Amino acid sequence: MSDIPQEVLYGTVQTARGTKLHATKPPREKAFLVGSELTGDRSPWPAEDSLAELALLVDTADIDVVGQTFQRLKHPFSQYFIGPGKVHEIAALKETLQYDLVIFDDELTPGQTRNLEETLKTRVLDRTTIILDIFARHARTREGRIQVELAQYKHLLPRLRRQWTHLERQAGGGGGSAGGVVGLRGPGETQLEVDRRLVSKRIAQLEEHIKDIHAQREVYRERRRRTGIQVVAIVGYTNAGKSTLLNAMAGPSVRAEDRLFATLDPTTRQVTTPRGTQFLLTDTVGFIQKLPTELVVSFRATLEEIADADLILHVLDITHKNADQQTQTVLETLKQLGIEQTPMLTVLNKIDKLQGVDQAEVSGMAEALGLPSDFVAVSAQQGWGIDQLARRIEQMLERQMTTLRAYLPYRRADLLQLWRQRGVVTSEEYDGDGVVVEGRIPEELLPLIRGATSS
Ligand SMILES: Nc1nc2c(ncn2[C@@H]2O[C@H](COP(=O)(O)OP(=O)(O)OP(=O)(O)O)[C@@H](O)[C@H]2O)c(=O)[nH]1
Ligand SMILES: [Mg+2]
Repeated sequence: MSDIPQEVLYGTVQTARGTKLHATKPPREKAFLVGSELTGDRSPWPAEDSLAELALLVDTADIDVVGQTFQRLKHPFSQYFIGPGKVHEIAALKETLQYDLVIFDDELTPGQTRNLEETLKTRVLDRTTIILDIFARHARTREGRIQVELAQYKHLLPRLRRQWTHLERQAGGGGGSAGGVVGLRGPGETQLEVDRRLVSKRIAQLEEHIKDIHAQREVYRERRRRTGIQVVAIVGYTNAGKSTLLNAMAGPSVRAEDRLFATLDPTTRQVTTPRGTQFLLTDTVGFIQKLPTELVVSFRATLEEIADADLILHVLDITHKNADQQTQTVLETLKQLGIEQTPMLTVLNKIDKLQGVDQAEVSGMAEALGLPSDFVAVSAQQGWGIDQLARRIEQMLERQMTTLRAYLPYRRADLLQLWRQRGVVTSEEYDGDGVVVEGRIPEELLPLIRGATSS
């Protein structure tokens, strides 16, 4: 439903000798980017860095960037967001830059978009639209698609335009049927109203689907909880290396790419630590500054997976120029999602890019970012520090378990095995009929063990 062309292959070319077939892509559209820096804004992102990130997003959406500008503002102007002088400057650049569209780094109101399009005589998009477009391309599962579609329609609804004024005029004059939309239109009803009604109906349908997904996930989570297996969720800024880390810990299978939002749908894999403890590791959608509200709301089902985890791994690319801003964005987003209570382990990734930097310097970098000193430094790509990370995960999960001493009859050897996999066994004393086991165990398994003891 996006108005950005999909990556369509066309124009198969065959050489005279018939040796090679090759496909070419349609020419990419050219965009001019516009950023802003609001004085007194609490956002830690400098406008240039935010614009650089927008350029990456735009590239991911298969659009070329031909120029950019930004303006410092006390507050956004209601007419165009930026000042009218700046708008005319951008209009004057069209001749030389030949841009096809103008993309704003800030979310525009429907009215601002309309005013800008009229004055600039070109299509105007904002960061939100671009992010929604990327999400739509990358969603693979039914659940992911439904969530993105819902977000897109919610974004679209207030932005539906009156593109059918000619029909409207006819209808207003005589009423009744007009044009080729008979059946869809009631007397005097405008196409805009019909569109609005259709979109609202679709939103209601999608919300129903999401409710079902939510219910299904709840059932799944409940079933999982009863097995006592602990869940570790990887969170972090987009492109921090979350999927690479999942692959490093669980064996490759998830697509890791140098693209923003390569991952959308949560992937969960079982990991067994060197000690033999099993846990589930979930990789999910990355965070980004100015994440559209529609997306956060629509991705509730996905984000609930994070809220339900026993431990959060906060992965960050310590080598990124904006590691500071990215960290703040991630922590702020977790707060907005109400996820503050879950224990968190900070993972500094990509340390292979810090050749020649010693451990004390890495600690200094972490401290400067306000990160906890008990971080683990890794290179998910090179596999460095992964064993140490596994040990730290074991320790942190163990801390949340309950200490227990129980007598298990021999016929329940399966429970001893389960205890070893899900918890920690510190001692086993055998007698004629069974074994006295001591250790720590997830709370969810207590009833199971106690039941076996008393039976
Ligand atoms: N040098 C280096 N590159 C890494 C490391 N880990 C990940 N990368 C690269 O960083 C890029 C992003 O990695 P991903 O694992 O896709 O990142 P992600 O956090 O899952 O990103 P999204 O799913 O897009 O949010 C890829 O090009 C990886 O190869 C690392 O330890 N060192
Ligand atoms: Mg990923």
